[in-house]
Amino acid sequence: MPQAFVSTDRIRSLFTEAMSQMYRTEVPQYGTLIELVADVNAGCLERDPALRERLARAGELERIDVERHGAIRLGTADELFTIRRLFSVMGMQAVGYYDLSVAGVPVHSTCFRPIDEAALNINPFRVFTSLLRLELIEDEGLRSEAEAILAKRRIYTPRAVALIDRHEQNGGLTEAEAAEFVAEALETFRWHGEATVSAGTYKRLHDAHRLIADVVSFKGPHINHLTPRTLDIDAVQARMPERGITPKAVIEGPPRRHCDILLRQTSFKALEEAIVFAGDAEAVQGTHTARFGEIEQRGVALTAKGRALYDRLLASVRGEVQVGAGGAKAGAYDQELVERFKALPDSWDELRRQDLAFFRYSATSEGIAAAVNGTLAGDPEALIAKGHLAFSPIVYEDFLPVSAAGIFQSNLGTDQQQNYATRSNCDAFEAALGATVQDELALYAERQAASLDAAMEALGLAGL
Ligand code: OOG
Ligand code: NI
Repeated sequence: MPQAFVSTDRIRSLFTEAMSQMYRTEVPQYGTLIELVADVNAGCLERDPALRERLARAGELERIDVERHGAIRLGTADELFTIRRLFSVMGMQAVGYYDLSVAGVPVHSTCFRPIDEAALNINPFRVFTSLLRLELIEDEGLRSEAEAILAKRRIYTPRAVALIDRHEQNGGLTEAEAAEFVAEALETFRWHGEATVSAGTYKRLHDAHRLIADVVSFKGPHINHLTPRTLDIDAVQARMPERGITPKAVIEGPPRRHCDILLRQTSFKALEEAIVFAGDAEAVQGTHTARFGEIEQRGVALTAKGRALYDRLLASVRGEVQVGAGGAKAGAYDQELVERFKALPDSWDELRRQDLAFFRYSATSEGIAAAVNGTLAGDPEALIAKGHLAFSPIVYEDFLPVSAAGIFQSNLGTDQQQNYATRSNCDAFEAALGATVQDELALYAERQAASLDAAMEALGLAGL
């Protein structure tokens, strides 16, 4: 009898758990952050029984503190090609293209994540995955040296690759294979304290850009942070110092609002860690700064129109107040953010009416009863007004390039905000990936439309 395959959702959950355990052991300060987040979340739930009730009904209470995302930085097209296949085993696909060169970081990126609603509800874990753009290194000698170093490394274990092949050929993995796959895949994300390059090479790479040293000097693309969800990001940011954690200067993204939009995130500064350089002579000690912890709070996904407004407001704040190295002007930045974002409506109904955000529609029991009596209005607005059709925000599952750049910058040693001209190259990224990246706005629009169709169907109004 053929053996049953486990779901890709289960493999993703096993992987998330294994990665979390590994990272807590590797980066003890991350464990401290997790404890703080758990404390703050528990406090929020105690103060707000309605929130507790809502999360309990959505089945989210037990996994409130579970990690929501992580990030890696890859060195070559081949590495990106294989990571797409690896994440596919866990039901994660490439969504969105992020050009970080606009912010002075020589990478472009995508987000690997589950797509459909059921999978997102089970475990929305995503990995922000960047590919180094060596063509942005100006020094030709250094560029070819970096290329040669990267060409020699193998970041996937042979067994991980064999299991990816098996998944592709058979259409799934058995429970035993899945357990083995998770253990093998984890090896790619592990930290290696021994650099593969000499102290001299490391310094030259580092002088070109700190990020280049991080990607090129090691055996693999160590996971550089994990990010749990918090119910009150401002409280966690404010309380980090109590636990000896240094937060970045400002929370990235929109300000605190009644109706949360998109994504707010902040991180603690990357730690300086001891490493050993390669070389024939005695081991040479050094330090490397790359790994940190982050927290996130997500809100509703915005439509193209809503997003354009968000981008415009954020740009106007950043044009007005630039946070300097060391966090100067952080307070003024936060204030300006709150002020200017008053231009974006802060009620679910206004966001919906003005087509600024995506919503999930459902038929209410009153609506279904009215349908039986034949007393239903015909159009969605009238149905909503009567309480026959309900709507709730669709959560934003992706990232924000300006915010991501801020997280990168802060963890490359400075809080200084930089804004450069764009040099994006999505075609090259997709060629390396071996697939096209999906359009996140189209995915949200599809989910909204499907929910409205299903609701109208339930009310017996399909086709109207
Ligand atoms: C990724 C930074 C971006 C986020 O949450 O926006 C990111 C990195 O530092 O490699 O994770
Ligand atoms: Ni992150």
